[in-house]
Amino acid sequence: MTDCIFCKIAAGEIPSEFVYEDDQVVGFRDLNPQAPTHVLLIPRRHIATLNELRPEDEALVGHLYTAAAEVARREGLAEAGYRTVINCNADGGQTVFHLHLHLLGGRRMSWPPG
Ligand code: DGP
Repeated sequence: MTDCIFCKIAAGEIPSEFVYEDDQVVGFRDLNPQAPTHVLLIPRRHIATLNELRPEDEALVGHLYTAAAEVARREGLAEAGYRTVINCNADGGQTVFHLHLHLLGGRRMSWPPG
């Protein structure tokens, strides 16, 4: 999508350092980190929200989580733990409408979330 900031990041049109990259998914650090490690994993293909997922996207979403676990290992978070979050629409706190998985770690998370 031409006016989507995350599409532009995935396409390399906005220079960004990828902490993870493959043919389906890229990962980069959040502009406004909420934890010592805060990485966003996104599909290269534009999907606006979780609501737009189709059955044929199931492997892609599974792959997003596999990529998150790989980044968590690389960042040294796996043993201590970390949190993954996908926000959906206004009540979920979504502000960028290109599906993204937050990987947060490096501090103890609280529950319930705010
Ligand atoms: P959400 O609220 O779940 O839609 O999360 C969007 C996140 O994206 C938010 O934590 C800030 C981050 N973000 C927004 N614009 C940019 C950007 O241009 N670059 C990077 N690296 N992160 C961004």
